[in-house]
Amino acid sequence: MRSAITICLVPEAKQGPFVFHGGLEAGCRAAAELGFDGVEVFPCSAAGLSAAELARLLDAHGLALAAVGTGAGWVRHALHLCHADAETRARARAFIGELVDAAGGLGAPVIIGSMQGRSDGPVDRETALGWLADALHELGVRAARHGQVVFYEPLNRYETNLFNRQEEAAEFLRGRGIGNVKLLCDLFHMNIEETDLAATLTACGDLVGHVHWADSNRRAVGFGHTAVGPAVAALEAIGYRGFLSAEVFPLPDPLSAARQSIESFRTFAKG
Ligand code: LER
Ligand code: MN
Repeated sequence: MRSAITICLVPEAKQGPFVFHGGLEAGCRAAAELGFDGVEVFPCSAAGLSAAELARLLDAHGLALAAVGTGAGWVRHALHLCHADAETRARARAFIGELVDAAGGLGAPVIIGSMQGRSDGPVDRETALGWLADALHELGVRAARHGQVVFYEPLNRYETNLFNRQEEAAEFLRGRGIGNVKLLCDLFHMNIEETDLAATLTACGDLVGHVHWADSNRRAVGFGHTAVGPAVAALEAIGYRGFLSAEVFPLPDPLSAARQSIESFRTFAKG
C-alpha cells in the first residue's frame, strides 16, 4: 500500500476535508518532505488544472498522482449526475469526462463522490440509479482509453441517498455489469454507515480501488476513535495495493494533520 495526501485547489472548498490548500507547488513540496508516496488533487476543472505544471512537480518531487477529485462540478457549478434537468446531467458528465482525460494523461483515475448527486423531488430512486449506471459505464469506458479506472465513492447518509454502504454499491456495479469502475472506501463515511470495516473491505475484495485514510471525526487517523488496524489487515488480506489517501480536515493545522497521517500510515500500513 502507498500513502497519499490531499491538495485542494478550489477556493469554495476551503472548509472541506483536505489537508493542503496553498497551491500545487507548496503541497507537493510538503508531501515529499514528509515522505508521502503520492498526492490526491482536487482541481477547479480540467481546464483549470495545469497538467504540465503538475507533471513537472510530481517528477521533481518523486510523487505519484493518486487520484483527481471531480467535486468542484458540484461545489462550484451545482452539477450532478442525477439532476432532474437533462442538460445539467449532460454538463455533469462532460465536466467529469474532461477530468478523466486530464487525470488519465497524468496516469491517474478520477473520483466520483459528490458528483453522483441524489434522487430527489421528481427523480425517483430507480431513475437516478439508471442515470448513475449509464454515467459510470460511459466514464469507465473513457478512463479505460487511458489505462485507468474510475473510483465511485459511497458517501454517508447526510451527503447522498444513492449508496451509503460499500457492499450495496459493489452489488450495484456487479449487477449492472459496470466494468472499469472500482470502489473508493472512505473510512470516515464507512465509520458512519458500516457495521464492520474489515468485514466490508473483505467482502468488496478486488473491487476496492482506493481508500480515504480518515478517522471517525474526519481528522487524521489517530486523532479520532476508529480502530483502523483490522481494516488495514483486511486490505492486506485482499491484496490491496492502492493508496491510503489522507482526505481529512487540516486540524489542528495542515502540517500537524499531514504528520499524523504519515505517522499513522507507517504505524498501521508499514509502508
Ligand atoms: C469526497 O471524497 C468525499 O468524501 C465526500 O464527502 C465529498 O466531500
Ligand atoms: Mn472521501
